[in-house]
Amino acid sequence: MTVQRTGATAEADLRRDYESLGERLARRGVEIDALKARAAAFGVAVPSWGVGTGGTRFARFPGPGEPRDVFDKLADCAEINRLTGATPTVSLHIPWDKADPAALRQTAAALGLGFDAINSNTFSDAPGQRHSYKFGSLSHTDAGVRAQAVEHNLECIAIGEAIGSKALTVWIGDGSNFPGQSHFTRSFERYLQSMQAVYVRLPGDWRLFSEHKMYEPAFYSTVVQDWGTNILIAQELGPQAFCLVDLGHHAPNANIEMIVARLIQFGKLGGFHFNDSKYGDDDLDAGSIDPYRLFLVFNELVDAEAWVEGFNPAHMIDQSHNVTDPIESLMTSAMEIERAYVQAALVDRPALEGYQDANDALMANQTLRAAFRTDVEPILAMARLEKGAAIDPVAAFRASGYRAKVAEERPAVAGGSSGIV
Ligand SMILES: [Mn+2]
Repeated sequence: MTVQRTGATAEADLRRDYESLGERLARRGVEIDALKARAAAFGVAVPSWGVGTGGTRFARFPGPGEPRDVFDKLADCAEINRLTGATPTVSLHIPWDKADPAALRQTAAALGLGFDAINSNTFSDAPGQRHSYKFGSLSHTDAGVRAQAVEHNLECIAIGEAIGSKALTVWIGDGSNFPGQSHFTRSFERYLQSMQAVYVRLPGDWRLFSEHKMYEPAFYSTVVQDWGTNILIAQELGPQAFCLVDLGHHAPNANIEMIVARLIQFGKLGGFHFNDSKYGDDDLDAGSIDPYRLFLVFNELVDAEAWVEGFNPAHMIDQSHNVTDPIESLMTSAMEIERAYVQAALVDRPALEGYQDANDALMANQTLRAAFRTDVEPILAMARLEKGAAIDPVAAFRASGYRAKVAEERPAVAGGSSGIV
């Protein structure tokens, strides 16, 4: 049992820790207040579906106070942002979050939230829709199914415009389970034609994100399976099309940070879906399995900030919370993502470049590890404190009684929607 430090004691402890870290960083030529300002400015979007308990193919075990609709989801997202100060935007998913756009916009504004990329869904059938996506959507062999999928994406753009989104994320489940089932070239050609029909209707200040995934739900081939196919899509469609990288959508041991670097180099990195995995697309909490990989991804992003004009990747959490309180998981994940960002900002880049040019492999690696080893928690906590968020968000959440309160207000509903892409 640890002693819970709260209030004035916690703040006094934090100020001492911050001062001490500031002294140590100053010896390395690093100004701690500048890092704190970067931490304070950092934000990652919360997916609306993440605040409901997730599940697996086998079962879902709902927790108390599950959100009943998009407005409950927004309330939970606001709680996450209130305590972390790091999640100012929400990413909606259509049709799960369909509601009056004016009401969505007003509710979000009242809660201090904005809207990030809007996500379409053509990987499952919505009640009452004319055609089924069982055998695909944007790449389907039937032109009627493809037209329906295109129309859905156009509807998502219209909803997004009404609520202030500036990007559409398209992930499809299209693929095949059997060798021979699909013609690789023809299905991809159909996909490109459908995406072109969406792309030409994109508002001028919007971005279109395509998200690749190696497998699942299709287990033999998927139409948008890897970053190679993804960059082809973005290059074929045009300057408003970008690649979205979900950390769980690669083969085991893939060098994701290098994929990130390549996409940046050719101006096609759109953003991320953050999560973590041990075996496949596990959708575990960001930074819970391999925080070093998360840091290495941010190392590329921070490097790019220095030389890519207008560099502005969209960051979103995309996880499934099966055994934790989703609000607690999303808060800790947002903080882990921000931690990796601040650690990456600590990398001594001139020194690193010197070691790279001199082929000093050991010192180059040590330069990265010196940043990764630095405990930047006082920087993150001070940034939170100064913006009125919590020094320790999870402790504050548990002390707030929020979960018990919403559990009373929100009777359990059968089969509440939750999903993960
Ligand atoms: Mn994703």
